[in-house]
Amino acid sequence: MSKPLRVGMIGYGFMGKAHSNAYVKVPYFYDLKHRPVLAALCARNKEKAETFAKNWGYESIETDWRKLIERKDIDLIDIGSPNNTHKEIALAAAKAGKMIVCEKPLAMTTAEAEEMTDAVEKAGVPNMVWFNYRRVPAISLAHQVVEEGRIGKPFHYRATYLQDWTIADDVPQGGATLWRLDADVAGSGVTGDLLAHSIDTAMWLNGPITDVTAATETFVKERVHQETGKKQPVTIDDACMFLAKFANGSIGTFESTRYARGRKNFNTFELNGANGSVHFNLEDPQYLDFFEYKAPGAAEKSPDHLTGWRRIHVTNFEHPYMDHWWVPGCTVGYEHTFINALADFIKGIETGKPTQPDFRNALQTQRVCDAVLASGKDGQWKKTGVSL
Ligand code: SOE
Repeated sequence: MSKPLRVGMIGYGFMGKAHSNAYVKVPYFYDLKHRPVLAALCARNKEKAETFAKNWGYESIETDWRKLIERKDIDLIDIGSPNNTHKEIALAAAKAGKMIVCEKPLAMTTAEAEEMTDAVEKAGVPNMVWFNYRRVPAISLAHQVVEEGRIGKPFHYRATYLQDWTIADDVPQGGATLWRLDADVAGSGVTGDLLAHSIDTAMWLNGPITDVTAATETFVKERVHQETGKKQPVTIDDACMFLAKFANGSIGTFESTRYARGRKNFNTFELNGANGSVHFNLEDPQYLDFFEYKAPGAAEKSPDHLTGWRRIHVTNFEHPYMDHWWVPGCTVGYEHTFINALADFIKGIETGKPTQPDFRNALQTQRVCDAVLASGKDGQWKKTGVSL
């Protein structure tokens, strides 16, 4: 008999859907002792909350997150609301002894993320941040390849995260659907929204980023705010590029924008080491590209005339997560990253071995984001203060 894990989901936007889908599907694909129950959906707009709750099968709704947290029948609070709400909700949920899973970025600033991390650790509640891309099987395979020492000493890390949905200057800012363009709600622009993913992946694969120097740009200086109806200054970073130094001696470049015409969710990375390289592109998510110059233990003669890049179709049972899905050759996609992440989180509760990234780990990504934004302002190299 599985134990119910009663979920209080806050938010019904893009992430509300992605997370709800994970709660519904995880028991069908993973053999776990806990079974998520969609106990309550919480959002300020009652009508929309009711519609969403009915559609996904939530038992009840709340329009005030404080009431949700007070409820004794809720085990897990899922923070899927905009970034400026994360801290207050997390602090209250930790105090109430709830497990917490929080959408990325963890917070608006490092100071907030530190407070949140202290709160969950003091309360001793299981916690996770939804950096879902770690659970793309091909990215997990890249991690495995690096851990196995197959690329050797790393020299270069190269990441891009490109989109194109804010190019038109009549796209408004703010409000329920476009809060990502409003710095008061989002904290920052592409740095917190997109580069946070790239930084999380980079530090997972290649260790701490210690120093950064950045350039940021805001291309459209004013946009109509959906809530006030007035043209207001845009204060988010529309684009951000930064150079990074890693603790292991390698160096990296990171580029992100929402103005790369034709690029929809172009999240890529390449890591080059002495013995090999890995390359990934989220717009082609089934594949990991791997170059092996000299396999561990190979004869001194390698490379030979057949040395070259391999394109690995990451759909075999021996690949990360793929033994939970279809038969080899059949692909998985975006939604599965959330299901895989949730399964890891639940396994963490069951084994007492917390899954990553938890709040403390995501705090390190927040530190890099803050250092990048600070450098974007004065053009100086910044220490990130990351400790992993
Ligand atoms: C932004 O457009 C966004 O939705 C991010 O907020 C998500 O984290 C990313 O995975 C997809 O793009």
